[in-house]
Amino acid sequence: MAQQQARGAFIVFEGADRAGKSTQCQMLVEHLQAQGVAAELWRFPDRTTPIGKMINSYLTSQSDIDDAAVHLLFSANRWEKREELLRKLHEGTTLVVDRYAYSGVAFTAAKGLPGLDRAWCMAPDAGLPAPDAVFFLCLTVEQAAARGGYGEERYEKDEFQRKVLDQFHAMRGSSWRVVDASQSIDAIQQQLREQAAAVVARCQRGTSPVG
Ligand code: T5A
Ligand code: NA
Repeated sequence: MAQQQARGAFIVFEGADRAGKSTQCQMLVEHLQAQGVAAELWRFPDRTTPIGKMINSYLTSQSDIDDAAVHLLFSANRWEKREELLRKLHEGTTLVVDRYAYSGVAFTAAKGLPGLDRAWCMAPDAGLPAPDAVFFLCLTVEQAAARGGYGEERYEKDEFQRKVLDQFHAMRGSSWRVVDASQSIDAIQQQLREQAAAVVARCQRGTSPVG
C-alpha cells in the first residue's frame, strides 16, 4: 500500500445553535497552537465572500431567498473554499471548522419542504472533502434555551431547532464523536483536546488520505 503523506487534520464542529461550537473551536485552536501544531480556525458560512454576504443578508432577514436557492448558496460557499482548504491540509495545517455540510443538510431538510428531502440536500455537497472527525456538541433545545434564549437570526426558534437536531442525529457516522455539551466549558474542552490530539497524530503519521 502506498505511503500517504503527512498532513493537517480536518476537524469539523457541528451541533444545534448555542451548543457552544464557536467557544470550543476557538479554545481548541489556541490549545493546538500552544502545543506547536499549525492550526487555523475556519467557519461556515464564511460571511466574508460575495456568496457569504448574500447568506448573511438572508440569515439576518435583510433579504428573502428561495429555500432551494439559499441551500445551494451555502453549498457554493463551501465549494469556493475547497481548493484553499485542501492546500492548507496538504501543507500540514490542521483546520478546525465551525460548521460544515452537515449543518447545510440539517437546516434545509428540517424545513420539511416538498422535494427538499435529505437526499436532495446532500447532493450539492457530494465531492467536497470529508472531515477526519466531526465533533458533535449534543445539547437539547431546553438546555440551549437556558443559555439565555436564541438570538435574532432566522433559524433560532425552538420548534425548528428540534427538527434540526433530528436531522443531525440521522446523519451520525463513524467519524462522529458525540460530546455532551451540557457539561462545563472546561470539561468539554478537555475531552475535545484528547480526541483532537489523536486525530492530529493520525494525520501527521500520514496513514489516511483526505476523504
Ligand atoms: N446554516 C449554516 C445553514 O442553514 N446552512 C449551512 O450550510 C450552514 C453552514 C449561522 C446559521 O447558518 C445556518 C445554521 C445557523 O442557523 P453560525 O454563524 O455558526 O450559523 O451560528 P452562530 O449563531 O454564530 O452560533 P450558534 O448559535 O450555533 O452558537 P454556538 O457557536 O454553538 O455557541 P457559542 O459558543 O456561541 O455559545 C453560545 C452561548 O452559550 C455559552 C456561551 O458563552 C454563549 O453565551 N456557552 C455555555 N454556557 C454554559 N455551558 C457551556 N458549556 C457553554 N458553552 C457556551
Ligand atoms: Na457559532
